Amino acid sequence: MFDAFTKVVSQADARGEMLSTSQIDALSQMVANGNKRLDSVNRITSNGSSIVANAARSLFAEQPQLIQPGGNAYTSRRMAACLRDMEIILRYVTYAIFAGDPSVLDDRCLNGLRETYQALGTPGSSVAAGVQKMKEAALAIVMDPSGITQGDCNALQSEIASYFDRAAAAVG
Ligand code: PEB
Repeated sequence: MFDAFTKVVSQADARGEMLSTSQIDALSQMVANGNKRLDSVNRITSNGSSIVANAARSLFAEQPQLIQPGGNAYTSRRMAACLRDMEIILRYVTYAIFAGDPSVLDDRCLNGLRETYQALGTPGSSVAAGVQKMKEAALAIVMDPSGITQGDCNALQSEIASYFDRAAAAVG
């Protein structure tokens, strides 16, 4: 598990090189914008349960077969497993945003997840659709300009989107 700093250190060490100026500049930029990152994580984290619940509701509205008899989220046990899975994925996405690196998401959540869903008979493409809905909700909350100092959050927005996209691509 890496963060943006240990990732760069590990890459430089693998080559036996000093840190490059561009690596230092990129990390220095990350530190300078650190409050935006922490605010984003804070906003997503504190709205986590509504992000999950709304994404699931919208997924089941679009794919009602999931909650009909025989569907993959039919019975409260499967519904609970589904909501839990979405919450787990959102949690690891927030860790990746916090760390500025996707390795924690890859190593502890996404690695082998496609195969797990295949073995369970759970449709990965539906999970991916749910993840995309969580992405939209999370970004709307992160980019909400109210109650916060205004600034340029475009780079952070695309970075956050990339972690959700990575999760969706891993199972979809
Ligand atoms: C992954 N999900 C399920 C299981 C596992 C995971 C390992 C099997 C064991 C169990 O039921 O608890 N666990 C989960 C995860 C990590 C982990 C992400 C990462 C660290 O440890 N059903 C749907 C939707 C989708 C869904 C499309 C969006 O119709 C999910 C939610 N996951 C779902 C369901 C089950 C499941 C299990 C329904 C139960 C499947 C079953 O038992 O039939």
